Order: sequence, then C-alpha cells, then structure tokens
Amino acid sequence: MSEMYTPKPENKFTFGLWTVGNVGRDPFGEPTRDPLSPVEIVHLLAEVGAWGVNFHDNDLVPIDATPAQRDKIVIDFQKALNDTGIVVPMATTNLFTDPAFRDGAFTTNDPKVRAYALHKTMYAIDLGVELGAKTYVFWGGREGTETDAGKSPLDAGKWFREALNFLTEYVLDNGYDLKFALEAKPNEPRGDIYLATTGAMLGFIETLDHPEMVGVNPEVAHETMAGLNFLHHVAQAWDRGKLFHIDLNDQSIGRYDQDFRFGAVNLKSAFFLVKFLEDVGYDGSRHFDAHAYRSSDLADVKAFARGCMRTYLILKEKAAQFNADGEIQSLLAEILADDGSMDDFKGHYSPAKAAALKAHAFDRPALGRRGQPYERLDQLTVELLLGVR
Ligand code: DIG
Ligand code: MN
Ligand code: MN
Repeated sequence: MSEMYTPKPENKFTFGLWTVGNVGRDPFGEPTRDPLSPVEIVHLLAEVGAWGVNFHDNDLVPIDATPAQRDKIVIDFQKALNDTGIVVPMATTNLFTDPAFRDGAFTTNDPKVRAYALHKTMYAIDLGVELGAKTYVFWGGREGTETDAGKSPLDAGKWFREALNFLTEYVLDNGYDLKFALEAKPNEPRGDIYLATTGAMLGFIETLDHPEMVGVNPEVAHETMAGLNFLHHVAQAWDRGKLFHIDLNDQSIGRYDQDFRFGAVNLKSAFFLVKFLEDVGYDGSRHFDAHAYRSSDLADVKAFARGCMRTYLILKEKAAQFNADGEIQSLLAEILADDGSMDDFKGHYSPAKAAALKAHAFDRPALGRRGQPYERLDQLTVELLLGVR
C-alpha cells in the first residue's frame, strides 16, 4: 500500500474500545467475533497506526468490578498505553446498557436513578482524567421516550441541565483539565431522544451555568439518520467555537444507526466534511465511532480500521487538490464575484445606511438573470474525486 496514506500521530486518528472491539452482536444475532481485551485492542490500534483510544467506563472496568480489580485493570491498560504510545484523548460514561437506565439516566422520572447516574459519571470522569482524557463525551442514548404521556420534556431538559451543571462544578472543584462534548442523536435506542440534533445541543449549551466548558461531539451517522446535512451542523458548531470533538463514520439516510466505515456510503459528503475540517484547521481528534460489518473476521476488522484512516487521508489530499485546481478556483472566483457596488450597505446598521438602502433602485429582473455554474463546479468536484483530474 502507498506510504502516502499511512496514518501518523499528527493525524490524531482515534477509535473507541467499543469500535474495533465490537463482537458483531446485533438485535437479530449473536456475536460473530471473539471479544478482545482492552489491552489487546490498544495493541491492535497501535498495529494499524491509530494515535489514540477512547472508552466508556465499562468498556474498560466492568460495572461490578471491585476497587482492587479496577486498579489492576487500569495498571494493565496504562502499561499497554506506555508500551505502544497510544494516548487517551476522550472518555465517556456508559449510561445506556444497564437496566437501571431503562428510562434514561439524567432525564429519567426516577430521582434515585438520576442520582446514581451522577454517582457513576463522577467515577467515570475520575477514570478518564486518570488516563489522560481532556474531552468528556455525553451521549444520552436512553434520554428519551417511546410515549410522551409519562414524561414532560420540560422536566427532562431541567434534569439534564441540573446534571451537567453539577458535573461541570465537579470538574472545577477537582481542578480537572476537562471539557464536555454533547453528542446528539435523533432516536435509537429510544423511540425519540431528547436534543436530537447538534443544533439543539448548541442551543441547550447556552442555558448551562458554565457554557464555556461545554461543546458538541457531532456524529456523521446521527444527523444523517435524520436526513440532515452533517456538514452544516459541524459548520454551525465550529462557528460557535463548540466543535470540541467529532465522531466520523458513515450512514445511509433513513436507516438505523449503521456506524459504517468512514466514507463507505457517501464519498462526496465525506469529502466536503474533510475539506471543511482541514480548511478551518480543526485540531481535535478524528474519532472513528464506527465498526466493521458483522460478517467481518478479525483481519477484516483491521482492514476496516485502516480503511477509515486511509479514506480520511485520501480525501485530505483531494481537498488540497481542490484548493489548488485552477479551473475550480476560477469558477469559485466567478461565483463569489463582488463589484463592490453594495459595499455602502454592508456591516452594522445605521439609520443613514437603512435610508440609503431603502432609496436604492434595484434592477430585479437583472438580479434574476444571473445564474450560478454549480453544475460545472460540482462535475469538476466529482471528476476530481473519481481521479480523472
Ligand atoms: C454512540 O454514537 C456514542 C457512544 O458510543 C459514545 O458515548 C459516544 C462517543 O463517541 N458515541
Ligand atoms: Mn452512531
Ligand atoms: Mn458516537
């Protein structure tokens, strides 16, 4: 394989323990692969060239482990990190597997479970910080409903806000260097999940006591499931300075959460996303929250992981090619042409500016006659991606 697309630490490619460790279980079938220990996964990720590994608390430490078992697991895991140079940029809490969370964790009607969710998350934050995490993800997989008869969405929002306010204070109280990243998803495993899109999360963050500590972790599959344009959500997050992390994978619109290999479904969307991240200088993890097909064996799981990273690097090269392509850039210059005739009306409001703009005579028919060469531009983009430019 070409050296050009070999991942390097500076690419900041990461995988969760649950991704390459996915055993192939699905709602209709038993596992198809043997489980891998966290230590084995760290060595697998080092072998394929990843930079980092992420985990839910219980991916690493079983929920019923004793303190002594927990400490042994952490020592062994830390040794694997030291032996391989793999780092832990992000950690998160499993607040969705155990039956206790059957009706949610932070938003359940049961105050005992809400308190337990805080208890569990504080210990999980301690674990993540101990292993070096600087970003802490919250994905509310069970924070939702199948019927709105039994839970007020106002109560749910209030309880979620209280939980995050409590936990940001916990981070401050302990002097942790940690930021929170909220991950949206429209549904699955709940019939409807609260705060279903990245945009909803951005609005919610502004209601928190410490919004400066909280950003988002958009996932390709989650906005795509709902038929939305993922890039537009990422751009809105970036514009607000809130793109603290990103989950890369792929997905067909209107399907269950497929978490496919990055670029496996829609190469053009993946290209525009990579181009955006590279153009704006996003410096965070490129986290592949994805897993191999259930039909894959271990060798194919490694090919899956390599494929995620290779596709990102190939599209990164295509983005540089796009930015250097004379014909494409001249079309963009034509599209963005500005003769300066409207300069007096730009920028902040003033009564004089408003009066002048109201008095200005526009040739509306002429405005309607100006077309845009988007077909030509998109065809050039497609041909670049197809490798004929
Ligand atoms: C699923 O998309 C979620 C959980 O796997 C995890 O909490 C988060 C971290 O990437 N993604
Ligand atoms: Mn997903
Ligand atoms: Mn995710």
